[in-house]
Amino acid sequence: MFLRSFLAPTLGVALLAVALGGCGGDNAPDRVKIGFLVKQPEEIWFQKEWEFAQQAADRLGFDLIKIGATDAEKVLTAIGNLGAQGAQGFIICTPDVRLGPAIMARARSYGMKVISVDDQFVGPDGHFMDVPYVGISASDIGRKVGMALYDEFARRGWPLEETAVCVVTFEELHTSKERTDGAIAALVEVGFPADRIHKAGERTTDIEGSFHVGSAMLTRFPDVKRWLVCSMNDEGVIGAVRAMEGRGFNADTVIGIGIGGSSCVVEFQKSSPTGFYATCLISPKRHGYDTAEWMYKWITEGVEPPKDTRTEGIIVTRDDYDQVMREQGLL
Ligand code: FCA
Repeated sequence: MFLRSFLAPTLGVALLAVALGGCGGDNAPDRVKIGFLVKQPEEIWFQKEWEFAQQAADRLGFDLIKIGATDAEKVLTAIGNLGAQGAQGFIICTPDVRLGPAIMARARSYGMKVISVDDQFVGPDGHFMDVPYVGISASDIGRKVGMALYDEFARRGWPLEETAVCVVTFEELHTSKERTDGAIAALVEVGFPADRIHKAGERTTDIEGSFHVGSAMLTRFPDVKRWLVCSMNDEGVIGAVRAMEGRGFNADTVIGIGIGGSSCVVEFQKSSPTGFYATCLISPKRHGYDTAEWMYKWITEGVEPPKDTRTEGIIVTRDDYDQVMREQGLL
């Protein structure tokens, strides 16, 4: 009797353990799969975001599916493919912010979670959508660029009447407009005359797009002898600076300051300084690693990511970029 009543529960527990063990083995949930879609896979910033997201995937043990989605059709097809593969969520920098509603509808049809990064979704009413977002503090960063341009212009003692600012804009994208508006506001506040600040829109936010703007600017203002250059990102400055260098300008007559810190490394590594003077270093680690980690926790633990995160930037030049990037864990 004693033996039976002792053994029975023990056996029961043992059987239960076997059953559970077997059950765990057969029905173990699939490895978490997370997509990471970017609008311009050829841009180094986005490759860095992927690289840091991959670090999160390796550390936390999930599959990261990286997709370059350069237009609406590719985005929607990619979401369908992710859904079919059983991905539980994705992070996206969309090629067009107005795709937000279509992206969310498609994601919802597969029960997938979404975090938007860099470029914020805009709804049909023109307002930002209520989807977790990680972006840069665009206005502040733009202002830092404007201040740094002015400081360097003043330090060199350039004559104002020979100097103008070339602002390569892409105003259809809010985060871009905030950056260039911030730079202009800071320059005007410290006393740079607004009528010597010239804006021109680029068609594409890459080096080629900016090169065209830079060339056109030189044709429009042939009397300007010294240029300050800013834009939404490094590419937007590099292109214009190259156009200027092609027409005889150089590091002594151009001060270009970008935003990013990825694409400009080649400029900083050239044996002698170029017109690309500095950048406002932003963090692909926070945009890539943190978003991927947050998505993983959202899927596995139900922890919702913060609704709106804005990351900061630091001005670096060819003299200190290497050290600062190391300190920031970017190298
Ligand atoms: C936008 C730009 C990128 C990068 C990012 C933070 O998506 O296109 O170059 O600056 O914001």
